[in-house]
Amino acid sequence: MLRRDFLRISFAGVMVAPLYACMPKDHDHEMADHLMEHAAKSLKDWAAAFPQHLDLRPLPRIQNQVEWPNFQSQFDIAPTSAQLTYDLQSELWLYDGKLAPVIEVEEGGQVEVRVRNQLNQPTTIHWHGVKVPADQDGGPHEVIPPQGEHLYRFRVPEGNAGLHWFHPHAHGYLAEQIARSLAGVLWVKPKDDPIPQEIRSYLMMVTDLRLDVEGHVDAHSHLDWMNGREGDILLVNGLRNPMLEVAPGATFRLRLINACAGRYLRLQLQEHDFHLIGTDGGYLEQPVLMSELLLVPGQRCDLLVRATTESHKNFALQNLPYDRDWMGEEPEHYRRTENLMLLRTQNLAVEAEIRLPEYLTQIPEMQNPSVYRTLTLSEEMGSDALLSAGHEMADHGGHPPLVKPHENMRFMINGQTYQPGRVMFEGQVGQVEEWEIFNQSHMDHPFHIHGTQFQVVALQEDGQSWSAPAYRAWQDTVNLQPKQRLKLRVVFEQPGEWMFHCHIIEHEELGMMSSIRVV
Ligand SMILES: [Cu+2]
Repeated sequence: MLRRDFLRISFAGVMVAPLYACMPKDHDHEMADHLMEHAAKSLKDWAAAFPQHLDLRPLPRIQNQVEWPNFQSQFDIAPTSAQLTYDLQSELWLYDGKLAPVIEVEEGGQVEVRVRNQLNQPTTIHWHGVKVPADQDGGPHEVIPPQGEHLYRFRVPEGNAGLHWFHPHAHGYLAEQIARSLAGVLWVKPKDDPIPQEIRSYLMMVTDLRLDVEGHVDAHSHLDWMNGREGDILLVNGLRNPMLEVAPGATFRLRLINACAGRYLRLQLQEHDFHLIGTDGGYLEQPVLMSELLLVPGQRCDLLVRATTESHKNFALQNLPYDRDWMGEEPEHYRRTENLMLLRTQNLAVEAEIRLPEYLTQIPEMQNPSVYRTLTLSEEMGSDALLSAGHEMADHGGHPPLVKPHENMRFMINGQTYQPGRVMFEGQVGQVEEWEIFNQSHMDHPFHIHGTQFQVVALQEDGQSWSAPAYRAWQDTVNLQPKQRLKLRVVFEQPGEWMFHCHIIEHEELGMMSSIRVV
């Protein structure tokens, strides 16, 4: 059977979305078949049931019903039966029935999306990284009730091009919705791209998944709530360790989104350095040569790679272990190097090196601030938090835990957990603000601000002196290690209430979130 026939047949069924394993039986990747045969269905071995080294496929698009550079569509937010592997179907919650679907628009373009909530709980769509008006931001104040409809309508301002994304933000429901894979990509393309068109871009949405014995998305455990959930099944565009073939010497871009709830990605490309050319908010001023990069939940990166000129050469994009100070028993993958994607050079002529412009864009230095704020991230564990986690680990028989996680763990900003309707700061449109953030807790936290892009201007490791960051960049999410301090400068360009929070989804749910009212 031809690959395209298989796809056509699979997609004909409306009830089943074959998101992951669109793999024809006669696929030539022997490794995949080998792994399928040995797939075991114990709790720990679901990851092994996923075939590896399938071709990296492009992310599915949400169909645009108007002319470029605008975007208009409508879709459901709904439980969808997804074909995870050949013989495993599982219910995920998806936008438009697709895993990680893409909305594509040009900077300056209008986005108009009408959605219907088919979940049995409230949800929202938050446009992460986009400078939308506050009433279109999809924060926790304006939820879409079950069976409700909502129209999101905004113009992406010029200068806001980048690989942004969208995900739910209804407080109290978010952790489950993210664990069930509800997320999409908002790809805002620049009007004038400094990178030559012949350089191919590969969008890579990284998610993780954990299934129970029966293959359903597993419920949250105490350890998930404490640490931020990590699924053992690490996926790129819905595939486990897919394969990307490139010509020898090819220059290409890998554009990644870390859409995991709690998993940190410490990226390395075997036997290759790469250039970082863009971050959350778009291009850097100049490419920065790197051998590894930490991509924390919520962040995006734009990597430029030149493949080896040798043909038939394999090299993996790897996720190296990163210790973010896990509490309690570590997941099995926690200290392992995992392959995210296998790259292979084809048996073709060597491609000539493509020269890049020396400067990609200009990132203006932010002016001196007129407002200074301090924020302290902290946590509080009831003495029974770890004990009850231990109880749960020992007794996995489906009994409800003795203590609900919300009752003994608190994650805070300036000593407060999130309270709907309470704002922490008052600010003004257009003012340069400097926020000094201190991570007083013992674990890492990725800090995210809505509706804007900021610049980190100074960093301080535990007890050391302040230093400037290595390069200037627009970011909407930044990591803070334990006892680290940093200063960022930010301008809110639009009035309204803007959220800021830890992007480890479970920490956000347990209180590490607040807001600023900008007038
Ligand atoms: Cu956190």
